[in-house]
Amino acid sequence: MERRALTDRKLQEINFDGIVGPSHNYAGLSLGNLAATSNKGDRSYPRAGALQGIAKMRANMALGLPQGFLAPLDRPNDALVASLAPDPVNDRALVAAAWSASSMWTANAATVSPAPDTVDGRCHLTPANLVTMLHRAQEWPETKRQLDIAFADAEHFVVHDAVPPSFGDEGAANHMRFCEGHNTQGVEVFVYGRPGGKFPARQHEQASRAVARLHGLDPSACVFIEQNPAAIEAGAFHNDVVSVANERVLFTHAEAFADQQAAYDAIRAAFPALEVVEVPADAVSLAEAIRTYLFNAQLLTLPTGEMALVVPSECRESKPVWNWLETMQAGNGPIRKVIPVDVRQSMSNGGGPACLRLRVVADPATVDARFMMDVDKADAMEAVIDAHWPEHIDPADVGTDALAGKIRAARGALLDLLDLGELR
Ligand code: SUG
Repeated sequence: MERRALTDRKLQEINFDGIVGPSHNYAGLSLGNLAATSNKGDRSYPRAGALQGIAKMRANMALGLPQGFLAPLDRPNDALVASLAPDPVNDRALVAAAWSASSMWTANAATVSPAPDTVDGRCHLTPANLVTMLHRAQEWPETKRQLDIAFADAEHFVVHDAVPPSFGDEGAANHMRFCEGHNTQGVEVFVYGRPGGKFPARQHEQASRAVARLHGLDPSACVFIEQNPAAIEAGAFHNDVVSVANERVLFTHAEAFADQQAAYDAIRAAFPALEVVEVPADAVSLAEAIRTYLFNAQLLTLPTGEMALVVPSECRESKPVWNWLETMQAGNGPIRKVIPVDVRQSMSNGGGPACLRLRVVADPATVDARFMMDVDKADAMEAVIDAHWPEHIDPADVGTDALAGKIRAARGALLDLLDLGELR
């Protein structure tokens, strides 16, 4: 396969965060996601959640990093309600599915292969079909509409349709990329689960392989790895709950993969420069890693070239996790900074800092500017959120006409601000 010899200096990693939508609520819809199921029935705070998300984006921009976003989807989804005809009293989970704000977790929006990795030299994006969970399976056609607009420049991007069911695909949450720099050719690692355990294995190996083929990746630069069934049983419903990669570095729990050493060997065979930062189980148990979301962190290359780890503030409050992070920083490893952020509203549904973002390597100038963030836009978005996002939602509010009207008006106000009326 012919490779592109030149690297494009304008290509940068851009994080596209999902805006926490006005219908954000705790309905306990995701079996195997322990935070979501244990917080079922709690009162949610959509306004606070959305402001936490904007604050995270602001903090990353202040580090000198380019930032984008995706808008919330149209909820409640009347077409889904019409197709299921749920009983409003007895079918609460079906009603709640149509109201879910789950598109905020854009790590599940798509899988992205940057231009240096693909045969045609364009950045390929495949929306994730998310077929395992009803409330998430409705997302992709609407997500694709946004990707089609944001990445409309056909010289630089290709947006595919989702891979067909029944092969479950959960997008970038089960995908890692290793490279010397974001703008050089990388090795893409796909992590899948095998069904048969206590909880669903959401990522099917065949979906991962289809995405790799669709994106025109060099087979010798692709690695397929099985997730540790014990990690799925412990609540790691996506691989990004137990490991994260950036450039040469794999930051991982020691029990993330079915065969940990074989996983490292396979990645190293394709990418010899691999540096593994492994957290042993006797320092941080799988359960504590999943509770604190230590690995659901944004591992970022700062403009200085140093790497920083943006972790949920829950990590700061865990003795074993914080001890481990302090020891790591005092040592000589590649991750030089740890930055805690408060994304508690999302965390309570099983979504940490890394769930809230989709990484796209691109020249920001080739992305539709309406999806790019800056400080002024963040100010204006905060004002809309303050004025329109519900302060709180109780489970009994979900399904009511009063709340539906409020949610639609809130999203409409944001789309107007962003000049994205075509998404209405
Ligand atoms: O799919 N939670 C999401 C969390 C997704 C996290 N993403 C990553 N790990 N990348 C999920 O389980 C909870 C919604 C509810 O139960 O109402 C939810 O969908």
